[in-house]
Amino acid sequence: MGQSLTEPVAEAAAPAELVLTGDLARPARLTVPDLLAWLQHEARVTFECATSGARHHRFAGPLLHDVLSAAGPVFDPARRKDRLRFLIAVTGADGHHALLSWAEIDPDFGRAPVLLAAVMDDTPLDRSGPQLVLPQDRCGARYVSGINAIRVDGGYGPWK
Ligand SMILES: Nc1nc2c(c(=O)[nH]1)N[C@H]1C(S)=C(S)[C@@H](COP(=O)(O)O)O[C@H]1N2
Ligand SMILES: [Mo]
Repeated sequence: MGQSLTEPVAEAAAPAELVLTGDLARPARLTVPDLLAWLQHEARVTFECATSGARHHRFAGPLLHDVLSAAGPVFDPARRKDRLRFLIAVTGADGHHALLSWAEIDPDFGRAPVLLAAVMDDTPLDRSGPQLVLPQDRCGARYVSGINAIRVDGGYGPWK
């Protein structure tokens, strides 16, 4: 017998969750709907993939810097030098992984307008999870999709 039309369809899959961990005063778990509540920035980007050539996408979401700053990285915000030893490790659910330095996205240093995108080409990324968007990258490899963890780590140096 076929499935009854009156039965509810399978429950919608839970939205993907992203954990913010590491040297943070306020570690957090965030979903794509959570990210949509932040001030949204839009980026139209072109990047090159080594295997599939030029790609074009339109992304929207908060600045990575805004989201991570709210999680309270344990540096002294008034001391610029204190931020220079922090790294940001971004991991996708498939294990794809990229490192950024804090200074790269810091408005006092590299000022890269990196997004934690919640929407790609008008489609919310609820199921797969957010995507890292680096409008200044020529290559697509750091556009980590399906992000499930971001670790902020201030343990880098000085080495003795
Ligand atoms: N999670 C995850 N994100 C990833 C990758 C991957 O293997 N896993 N590949 C990267 C590479 S090499 C490229 S070029 C872009 C491709 O993005 P697109 O196929 O959505 O245009 O995704 C990037 N993000
Ligand atoms: Mo790629």
